[in-house]
Order: sequence, then C-alpha cells, then structure tokens
Amino acid sequence: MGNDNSRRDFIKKSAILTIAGAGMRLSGNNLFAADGDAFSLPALPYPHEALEPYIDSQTMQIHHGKHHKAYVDNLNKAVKEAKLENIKLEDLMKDVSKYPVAVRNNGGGHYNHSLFWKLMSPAGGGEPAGKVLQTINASFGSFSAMQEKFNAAASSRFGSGWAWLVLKDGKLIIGSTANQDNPLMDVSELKGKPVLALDVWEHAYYLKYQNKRADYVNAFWSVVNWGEVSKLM
Ligand code: MN3
Repeated sequence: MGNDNSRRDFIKKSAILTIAGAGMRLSGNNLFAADGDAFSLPALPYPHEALEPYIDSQTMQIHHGKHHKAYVDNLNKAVKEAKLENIKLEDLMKDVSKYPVAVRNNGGGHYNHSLFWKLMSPAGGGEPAGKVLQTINASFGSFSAMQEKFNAAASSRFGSGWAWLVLKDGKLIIGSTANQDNPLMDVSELKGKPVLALDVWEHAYYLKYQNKRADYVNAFWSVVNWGEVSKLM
C-alpha cells in the first residue's frame, strides 16, 4: 500500500513538474530539464478532438504529436551542437541571425506552435470584448475589418508560413511570415509582440480542407481563444 501511494505521488509530482517545465520553457527558463533536454513538448490544453468540427482530431494528433515534437527534438539537437543550451527561447529568437539555420527553423517551430495551441479553445470563437476589442477598433476601425485583413494575410502567404496579429507601440498590426519565422526574430520584417497566430502550413489543414485554405482560415475564427489574446496584450 505504502509503495503504491509513494509511486502514485511520484507520478503525480513528475506530471506536475513536466507541465511546469513546459510552461517555464516557453517563458525561457532552462532550469526545468525534462529528460535532460532543454526544451519539451507542452501538453495540449484540450483533447485532440476538442476543436472539431473546425480542426479535426487526426490533424491535431499529427500536428502536435509529430510536427511540433520534431521541432522540439531538432531544436534540442541544434542548441546542443551549437552550445546554446543556456539561452532562453525568446533570446534565441531575438538574435536568430547569429545562430545556425536549424535554430531559426526549429526554435521558431517550437515557439509558434506552443503559442498556437493556447490561442485556440473549444470554448473560443465569437468576438472579443474590453481592451482587446478597443485596441482592434482603434487599429483597424472594426472587428470585421481586422478579420478581413487577417484573412488576406493568411490566404496570400505563398507556400508555408504564419499569419499574425502583432502588438507594436500600443497598436495592432497584421502580417505574415514565411516558414517558421515569427515577429520576435531579428530576420523578420514584421516585428512586435505576437497576440494571435495562425499556422497556414498545409500540415495544419490539408487532411480536412485539402487545397481550400480559405475555409480553414474561416473555421479558425470559431475557435479563437480571445481570453488568451487578452492575456498576451
Ligand atoms: Mn504547424
């Protein structure tokens, strides 16, 4: 009995440490090193099927469990090889032009996806309120004007990349980046604090939407977690 209890305790504590580690890692603290790796795959904040019918379960499983995991694994390999283990993720992004291209691709991949999962929720969608809505109105005129501009950025990004809503000098701006680049990177034309992100790589939508990226972008608005956007602002 005693053994069972301490084992359960151990498992519980390990799980808590893993979750805390994943959170800390995104905020750049390298003290929590699960499995001896600097960065770890954060757990999804909801079950894989939770965003159905907008984002399908199989896409979430592959996207989180395979694609994002590969970015984490390859980032750990890249920072180890380049002896960059003690640098925070945000700081890697800020000076990314100084580092091997694997840090840019996989560091961006890890940062962007960690943000993306939290920006969606089964309880999401609708329109934001309060400060988020005020800032959107002040920056774009209206919520629908912001949506149109964001949809255009997401649809017109050629090939793989991301669409962004970014806070800069108290105002919101919209743009897109190629591949796994993001607005924190010194190499990015679009700069600022990301508050909303949409993955427009084909792996994010192809199983359900095939070539119809615009339908996927439309569906995204039904799961946007405005509470998280508000926190980021
Ligand atoms: Mn992706």
